[in-house]
Amino acid sequence: MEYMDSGLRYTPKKEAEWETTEGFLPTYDNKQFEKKKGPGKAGAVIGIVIFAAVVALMAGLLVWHFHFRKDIRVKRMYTGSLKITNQVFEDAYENSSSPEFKALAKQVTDELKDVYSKMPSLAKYYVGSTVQAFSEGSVIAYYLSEFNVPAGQEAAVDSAMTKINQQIASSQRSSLNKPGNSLLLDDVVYSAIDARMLSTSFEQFLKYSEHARGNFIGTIESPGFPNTPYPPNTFIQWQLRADPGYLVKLKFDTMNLEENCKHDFVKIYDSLVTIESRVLEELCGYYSPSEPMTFLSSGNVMLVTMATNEIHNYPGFRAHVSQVKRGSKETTCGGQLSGVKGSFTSPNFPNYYPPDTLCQWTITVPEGKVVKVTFNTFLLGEPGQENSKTCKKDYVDINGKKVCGEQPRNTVTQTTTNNKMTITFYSDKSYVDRGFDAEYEAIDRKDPCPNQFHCKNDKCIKSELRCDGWNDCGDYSDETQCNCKAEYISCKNGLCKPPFWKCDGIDDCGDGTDELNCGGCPTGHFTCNNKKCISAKLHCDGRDDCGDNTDEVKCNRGTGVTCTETTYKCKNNKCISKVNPECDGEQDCDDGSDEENCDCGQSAFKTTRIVGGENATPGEFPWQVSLQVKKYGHLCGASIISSRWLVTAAHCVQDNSKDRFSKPETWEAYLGLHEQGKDNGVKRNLKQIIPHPYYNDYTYDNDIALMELQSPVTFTDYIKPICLPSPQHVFPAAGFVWISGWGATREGGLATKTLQKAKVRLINQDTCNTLMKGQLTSRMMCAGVLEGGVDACQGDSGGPLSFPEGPRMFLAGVVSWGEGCARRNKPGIYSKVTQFRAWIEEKTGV
Ligand code: 4AZ
Repeated sequence: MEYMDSGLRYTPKKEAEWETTEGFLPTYDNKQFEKKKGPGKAGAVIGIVIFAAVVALMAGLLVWHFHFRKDIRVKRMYTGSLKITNQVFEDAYENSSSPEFKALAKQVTDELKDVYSKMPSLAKYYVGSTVQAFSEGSVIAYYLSEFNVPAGQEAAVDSAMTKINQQIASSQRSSLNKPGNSLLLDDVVYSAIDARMLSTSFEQFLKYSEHARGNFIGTIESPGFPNTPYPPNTFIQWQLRADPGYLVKLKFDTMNLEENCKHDFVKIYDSLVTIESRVLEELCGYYSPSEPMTFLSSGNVMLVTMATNEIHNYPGFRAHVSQVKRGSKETTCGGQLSGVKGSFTSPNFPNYYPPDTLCQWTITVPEGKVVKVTFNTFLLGEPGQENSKTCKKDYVDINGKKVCGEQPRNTVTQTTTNNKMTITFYSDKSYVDRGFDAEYEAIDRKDPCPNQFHCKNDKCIKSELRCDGWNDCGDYSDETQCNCKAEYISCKNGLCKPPFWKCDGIDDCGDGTDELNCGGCPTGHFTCNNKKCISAKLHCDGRDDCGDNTDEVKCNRGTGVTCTETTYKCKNNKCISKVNPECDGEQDCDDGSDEENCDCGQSAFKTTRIVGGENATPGEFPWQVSLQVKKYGHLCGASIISSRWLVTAAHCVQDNSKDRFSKPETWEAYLGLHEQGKDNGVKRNLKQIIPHPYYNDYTYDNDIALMELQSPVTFTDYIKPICLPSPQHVFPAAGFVWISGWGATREGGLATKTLQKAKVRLINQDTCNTLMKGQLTSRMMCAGVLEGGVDACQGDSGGPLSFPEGPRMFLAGVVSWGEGCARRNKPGIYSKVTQFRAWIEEKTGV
């Protein structure tokens, strides 16, 4: 790697100086001039003197404001690139000290001066420009232009800069007539610099360059990586180049920065300077090394910048730089597709597609059939475009219908009326994403869903699912225009809902119809004076959730309230009334015990979006354990609660005629495991197993057990404990929870190799008891997706039901039983951990 000591040498104004541009006149107190009784003549004289002084001061300030303030100037930096169409790139242009570089740079700065001089709103403030680099195509020049702008005029200068391209276009016409070797300029882009890059606290500016040639793979990394944290208050740039005709490929194998992007960040540009309209991605936080991120440029250059401040410095990043030929498979897309089915993806999928890409697929299926396309993954996100309906940035056009942003799996689907379909993929010049993978099939035009219901979004569902109260299509088209069955709830908005959802405290209709006229609210809920039911969690949370404020009266917020079943007991035995105070980042107990032992329930990595399947990412559930028996392999799950103790299900450790599952020597616990059969976990034998003394193997009541490891485990990014909830912890019905495990992916199916995860909802206890025909005890809780299709299954038993709360997860339940797996109206049943909290502490000390 080549080190260049130049760096960005601009010295931005100190923040304090910028702020002076926003000066305001001081306010004064009118009461000072109110007439008061008593002080007499002397008082009057003093009053007049003070009055005169105040008037003089104000006059002075006004003069300063209108006269001198105008002279406060602000340094304004623009970064830009332009294309020189009448020059050919030479290798010497890569070296900023070569005479060729200097000569061309002089021509560019002269040309820029000329352009700015023709715009009066710019000319008077222009200070100068410096060329930072050149790249191929014909020749692209990257530069910084500096202006000294009167305070308050910044916006006017910004707007004049945006007109520069037209100005250059017109000056081209005149330069045609100019003698000598004038440059022909084209494709001019400008932007003000990201304000964070102008921080005055940078103490160090570093600049590196890397040229990937042939098959050589270079490496760039943050200073000190991996042995020491990156340096504070540093701004670093890596200018990356590939040979002409090649693109730059940048592959991060580690990205471990502070979570807060305001403090430390890495920004990648499809340029050699920091032009905001050429940003490919901004990164901060810790990404799982098992999901590498690869970026491609549109030309043969790329820029990586890194900015750090003095707070929290982390190991940093490492990335590999190589080149790929323009037009090679990973950089291109589109073409002719035919046959009865097939698939296609965005370029570089499942990695980031390149910017500035346009490609088209034409799908032709046999005559007489029509084409149906379904996108499995659809990730075309851009900051600020989350809810864009117009799709002005990156998009996929399916037979004339544009789709953009981030869409849930398998929800983008379309069917043609003939045997041809055209799909266009477009990525603009800024921000890239992981893209899409899609499948197409030939289907019968007259009967696109044989013996099934055809949803509006082209999904096919079983006919009996129509008007049954569940959104099976995903777009509610199977639940509209329904005549509800007699026993069903007829929601005002036209939907039908099953009767057991009436008055369960959850707005299932979406318009509240099913929660009207309910009288008292179910357990876990607070009844407002206006009859509304709200989650008990919202009671006394400082917000008016009822709408009539009744949930915020009679709230004893202090410590030392009378201890009851619903109060939280601090270590010093004092009680507090706050709901779920443990590990919420606020000290609520006088002794701080509610914030003790809170290093739990957090994945080390930034949650990245899963591409494909419902595989968990390695390290996403670091408390997940695989319990194995040598002759069978994986049998049950468990959760780490400390370096020595695991929680599992009692039914996993019951002896039968063949196996002594209650004996510690029968088991091996694998911690930090992701894929079964791979050498990626830490193995521990067991010292003891403590099943719950009241476990009932007929009803599955008290289905919980503890396991002590023979030797403690060291926590890593992949091995961490989950937080245990206090006995009073409230897990509100309808809240989202994660289930995870290597269990069967369908009833009667086989265990999986890779750890799976699924998002389900907690289900109201009374509703669940109705569904489970009264088999529930107060030591059980339910979670699932009542439409069916998502559930824990055989082999998941003993594993965690992880409830996310703020940045961490709490162990809400232990996978216990269910009627089959993923059946409609048959949720999974879990042991309720809050009920066993005291027992866990008694046995383990945790
Ligand atoms: C089991 O056999 C099992 N659907 C676990 C969970 C569920 C069913 C069976 C819940 O381990």
